[in-house]
Amino acid sequence: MKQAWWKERVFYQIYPRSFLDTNDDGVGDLRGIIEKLDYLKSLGIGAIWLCPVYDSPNDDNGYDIRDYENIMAEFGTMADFDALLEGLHARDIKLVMDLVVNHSSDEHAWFNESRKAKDNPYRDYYIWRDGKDGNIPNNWASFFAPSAWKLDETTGQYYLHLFSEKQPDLNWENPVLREEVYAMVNRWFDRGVDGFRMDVINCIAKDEGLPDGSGSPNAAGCYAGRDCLCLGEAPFTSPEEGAKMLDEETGIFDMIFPFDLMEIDDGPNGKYDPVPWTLAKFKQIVNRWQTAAEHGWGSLFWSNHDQARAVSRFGCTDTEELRVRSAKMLAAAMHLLRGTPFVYQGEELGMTNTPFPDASAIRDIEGINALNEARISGRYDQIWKGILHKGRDHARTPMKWNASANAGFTTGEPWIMVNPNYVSINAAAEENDSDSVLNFYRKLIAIRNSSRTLQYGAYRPLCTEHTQLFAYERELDGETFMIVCNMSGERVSLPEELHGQVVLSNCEHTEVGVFAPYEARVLRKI
Ligand code: TEU
Ligand code: CA
Repeated sequence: MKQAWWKERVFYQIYPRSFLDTNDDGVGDLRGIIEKLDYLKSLGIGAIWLCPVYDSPNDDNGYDIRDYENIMAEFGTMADFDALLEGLHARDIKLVMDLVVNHSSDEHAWFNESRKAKDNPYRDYYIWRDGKDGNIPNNWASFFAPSAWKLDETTGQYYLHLFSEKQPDLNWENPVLREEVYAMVNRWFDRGVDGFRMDVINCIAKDEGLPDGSGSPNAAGCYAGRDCLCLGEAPFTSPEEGAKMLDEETGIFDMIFPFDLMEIDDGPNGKYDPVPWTLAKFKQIVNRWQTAAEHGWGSLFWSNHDQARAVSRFGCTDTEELRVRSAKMLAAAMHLLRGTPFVYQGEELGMTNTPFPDASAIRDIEGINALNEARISGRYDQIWKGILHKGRDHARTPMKWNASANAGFTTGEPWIMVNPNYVSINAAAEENDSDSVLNFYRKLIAIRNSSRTLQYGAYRPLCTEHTQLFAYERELDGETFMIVCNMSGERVSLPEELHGQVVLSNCEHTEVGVFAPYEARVLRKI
């Protein structure tokens, strides 16, 4: 197995809008991240994935980019960006940016030109089609709207938008567009960034009814010769397809973010129709992806800026004790699998879902559009329940730094509500508590950082049929760790073969041979 910096380091994902505000406008900013560099370092993380900070009108919070080579004014300046990069590198933390090139903003200069006339030189940067019989060109749905097509009056043609109307899809069949993107990416590399997380990158090639291009579009084409991470966000990807993308010899990505785990509780009507997840399905997903990444590398995560809070969704928040214990258990279960762990901001505090009082508290375009449609279709109550369970805004309420007003996130009016439980759940309180979720994350990350076996060792599932325990081992050169997690709220007796020397546990008092609800142990085989 080839060694690489991105295999050995734990990542931390930052959603800048919600991290820390330093100029009282209620919006997080780059200076806010700079202020917390020592906090980040103290976690033991070795890399940051920074959600988009480019100039954007914020229809989808920066995932609609107006200018790929400028910083969003609300977040700061290019000088702030350079200072952030320098501060990270000075602490030996890598910076991976978010690259959104499936689409741009409709306010991007390319689109302003493109929509002017059918013979505009930029027309072909986007995907334009005539309507069919006075209607939309085909039945493609958008993630954020019923149709992926929008009629543009100027030329009477429709443009494709897989996401919102303000996110027109770029045409990757156009070689000129590709070269522009490659050159832009290279300018960021020259600036010093260490890689990209490429947004919905497997959607850039459109099939069905669209013209043949020369070769298959490949946004990884600009990495040649750089020791930079190419990480693709890959919805709709099966483990078999994933294995091909990840193959260390022939694949195009170093890592991908697949969606199976994030969709584990989708019901018949999708994400806002949640059903209970099961341990059997969880094990199947983990095993399939650990196998798919055998000749490459996996990504390990419970949540991100598009998902509900991990402990509310996969752990137990019935009591404060169980919230803390299950948040730690989830961390141990995920971090020691084979692959690179990603911590989403606030996860290290065991942050929970936010009790949004009503639709006026929702800021996410996906949620707002879903509610608007639901008003028409009569499914409002169902969709609202779904949003309370799985809406993207749960991840986006502000980071909770301390017990002062607005959790110390801002002294202004926060752009989105703060979770009221900040009074007890916050970084300052957890800093001073040796049994906090925060301090457990530090121990866990330190263990992984210092063990080649936990970084590179082979994965083997244990107790595969067990209905409460999730367990696996990692082995390298004769050293073996066993990770055993009780994913249920019941006491479980420990099978004989899982006994070993305790390296880390999430319970103060461990009983030999018995696991408390949500207990986790990392064991060294003796
Ligand atoms: O997300 C792509 C994606 O497929 C979904 O997770 C999407 O967020 C939605 O929840 C599906 O129901 C990426 C970004 O992570 C997301 O924040 C952006 O909104 C989206 O692309 C468009 O750029
Ligand atoms: Ca600010």
